[in-house]
Amino acid sequence: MRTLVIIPTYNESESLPSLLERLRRAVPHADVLIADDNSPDGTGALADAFAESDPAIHVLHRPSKAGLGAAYLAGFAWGLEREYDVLVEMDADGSHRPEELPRLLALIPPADVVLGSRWVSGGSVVNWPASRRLLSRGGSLYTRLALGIPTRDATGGFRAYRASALRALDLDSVESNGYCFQIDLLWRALQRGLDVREVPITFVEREAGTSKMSGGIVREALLNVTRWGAGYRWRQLTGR
Ligand SMILES: Nc1nc2c(ncn2[C@@H]2O[C@H](COP(=O)(O)OP(=O)(O)OP(=O)(O)O)[C@@H](O)[C@H]2O)c(=O)[nH]1
Ligand SMILES: [Mg+2]
Repeated sequence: MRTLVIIPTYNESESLPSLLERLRRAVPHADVLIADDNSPDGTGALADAFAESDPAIHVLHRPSKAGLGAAYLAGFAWGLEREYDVLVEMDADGSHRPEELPRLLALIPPADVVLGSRWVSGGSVVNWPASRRLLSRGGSLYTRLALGIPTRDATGGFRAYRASALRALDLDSVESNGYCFQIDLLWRALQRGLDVREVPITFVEREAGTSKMSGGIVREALLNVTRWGAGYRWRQLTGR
């Protein structure tokens, strides 16, 4: 299976070197694509230096900060064009441990989508304040109830997709950007009857750099999930 790990970056120069080193060691057969939004801290140039010395590492330079979702969509298009079989989403900040990636990849096939999950048995979060735990658990619980889906961790960003699954998701119509992007893709996969599985992971809060999490990102997710859930229930009721 030709595998591409896509890492979106915005000001991650402190975290990226050790992540790349761990990733190349943990999954040597996988290629890497860094999707950088012209980070002011020089993450793009740093990524270029890695790419120059390692042919498995590639860099996609984007003109300006346009959100996580847009960076992933560009990365998916890049990987699908080049006929990768499996495309992986992973944060640059070390929260997603490269050493756990083989456990996700081992399930494809038969799975179409594998979610690294903090909120299934065996999963955990290290160094998160209670407020952040509550937000993540609450967000996933609300998503489960609103959409009527079984997934425990709907917002996580450590995932592996089979290329055929991504091609089935109608990515051209995806507009959501923050965490909501993750829920959006999951919801599309479940509605299309794809084989979606959760694997426990240990999520480690970033040690360097700053979070891009914001109130706007939470509001976008809350609004969209409510809209999608209501639309779905309405179609159930009316048969349309
Ligand atoms: N290219 C690009 N990457 C982004 C953007 N926003 C966030 N990222 C990256 O997406 C990943 C997740 O972002 P984080 O800031 O870690 O967000 P988070 O994980 O919700 O928050 P913390 O882990 O608490 O900091 C990181 O690798 C970021 O650099 C963006 O607008 N463009
Ligand atoms: Mg993070």
